[in-house]
Amino acid sequence: MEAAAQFFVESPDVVYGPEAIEAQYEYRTTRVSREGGVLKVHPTSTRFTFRTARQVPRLGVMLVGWGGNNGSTLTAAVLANRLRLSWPTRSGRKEANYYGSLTQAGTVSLGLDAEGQEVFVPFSAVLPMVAPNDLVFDGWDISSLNLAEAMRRAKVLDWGLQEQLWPHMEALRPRPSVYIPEFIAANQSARADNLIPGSRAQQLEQIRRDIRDFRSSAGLDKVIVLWTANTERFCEVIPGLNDTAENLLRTIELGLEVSPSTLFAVASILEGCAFLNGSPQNTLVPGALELAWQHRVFVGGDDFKSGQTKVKSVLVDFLIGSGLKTMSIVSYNHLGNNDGENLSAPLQFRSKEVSKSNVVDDMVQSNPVLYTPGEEPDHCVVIKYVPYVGDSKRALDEYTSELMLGGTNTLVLHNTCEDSLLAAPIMLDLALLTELCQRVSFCTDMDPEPQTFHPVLSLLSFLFKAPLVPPGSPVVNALFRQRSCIENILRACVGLPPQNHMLLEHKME
Ligand code: NAI
Ligand code: DG6
Repeated sequence: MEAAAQFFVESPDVVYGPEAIEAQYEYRTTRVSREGGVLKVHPTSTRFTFRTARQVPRLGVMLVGWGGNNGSTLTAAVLANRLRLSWPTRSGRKEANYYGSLTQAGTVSLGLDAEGQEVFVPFSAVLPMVAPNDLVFDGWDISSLNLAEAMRRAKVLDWGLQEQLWPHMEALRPRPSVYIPEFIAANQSARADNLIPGSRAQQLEQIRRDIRDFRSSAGLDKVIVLWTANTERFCEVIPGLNDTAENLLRTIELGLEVSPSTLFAVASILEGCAFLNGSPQNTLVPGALELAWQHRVFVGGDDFKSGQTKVKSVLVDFLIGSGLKTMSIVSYNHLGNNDGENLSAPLQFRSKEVSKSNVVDDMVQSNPVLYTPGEEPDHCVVIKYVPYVGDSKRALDEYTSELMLGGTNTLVLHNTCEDSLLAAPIMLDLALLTELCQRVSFCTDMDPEPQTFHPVLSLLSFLFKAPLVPPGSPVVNALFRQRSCIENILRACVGLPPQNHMLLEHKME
């Protein structure tokens, strides 16, 4: 495969104009109706015109929790790639790369060549995307350490890499942030030395000023805000407080209860910047979602899907998809980074437990042959804080499934890896895909008025443990269905049919 292969679709349905790629696309699907106990399936077809602006903007990413393990690791990763750094380790010299990023290290098959072999290109080649090395970072943290010190505190990167990055990261300083002690664990209080003073309304204004300041001082076309700060406790959704956009804005004005993450979401939306939530708490309360709808700003969440859950959303799909009846899932992990310490408090653990527990619902509900209505596997999630192991999380999983004729299959998995090195490429993909979606518009033969994707950007589901979706939309957790969704929508934007893996060409005489 040519690493940075360029390609063009030669078709009367696709026009590569100077400003945009325009593709005519036939969306073929089905509608199912129930008539007297019989399911009737009606094939349908809708003609879409997709338009993708080709001009890639200068993109800034503001990280809330910039000085944390994920924030400092992502910043270091982009700098290391931009500077083409390499460094010695005990197992040889390593070079900067973007392994773990769907857009940068994943590929898409374009079809078969003259020899009948598949031709693959990088995901990032399908449509014009911002190059990660061109991203500009800024952000907030309640801890005042500069990014070089934060990288050292995180203990994620090899020393030889840290030393080379130090002079490039020393000048990067998180902006002061909003600290409301009851939302994160009490064990975080010693970190909180970099705070925005004032009322909630004044804090909201300061965040908005920060976004504007970053945009203008760095000469950016666009800014995306990503929450990668500590996991907060869930906030209560209360009618009159945060159930509508109007009530939420009034709550902030009156200084009533609002979480820091929701305050950041509101500020981003009011500034017209997409907001993505990488932690499990319910930041995007109904009032924030309504505000996003009113301002036509993308929001996405919740909780990066990085390791244990990613495996789960493959393995349970495989088990149930193969017709095995999974009856018990036990997921234990221990880690020793600051995230682990914060999650050692019961309310913050509870947020994570909820987000990690609902991740197989769609797979169970997809199979009424195996599961009666309401039946589901036992699902237990345990997280322990063990300081010594630092960012190197150890995850153990046990899956027990029923086989035919009373048999039982128990699978046990053990996984060790640096948590932040899994999360950083996901954060990158979130920013790049969100920005790309901002440049896509479409109309249909039924509705010629151009529109953009729904403000709740469910296309990002692949990257989140508990995907937010528009009201009424099914939640998909199965990983390869989520990946196909991204791949096939990108293909549609260049007029290519969905990837069907049929390879009929090779099944004929
Ligand atoms: P971390 O604890 O190293 O970093 C969080 C940072 O947020 C800290 O520097 C802290 O000072 C800062 N912070 C806390 N409250 C803040 C506020 N109100 N405003 C600004 N900054 C604030 O944690 P890490 O490992 O970077 O993880 C970040 C988040 O991502 C956590 O919520 C974690 O649960 C979530 N996450 C991490 C995954 C991973 O694989 N590393 C995967 C899924 C989610
Ligand atoms: C302990 O589970 C810490 C968490 O922040 C996780 O590391 C993170 O949520 C990733 O979870 P998962 O299940 O995707 O590996």
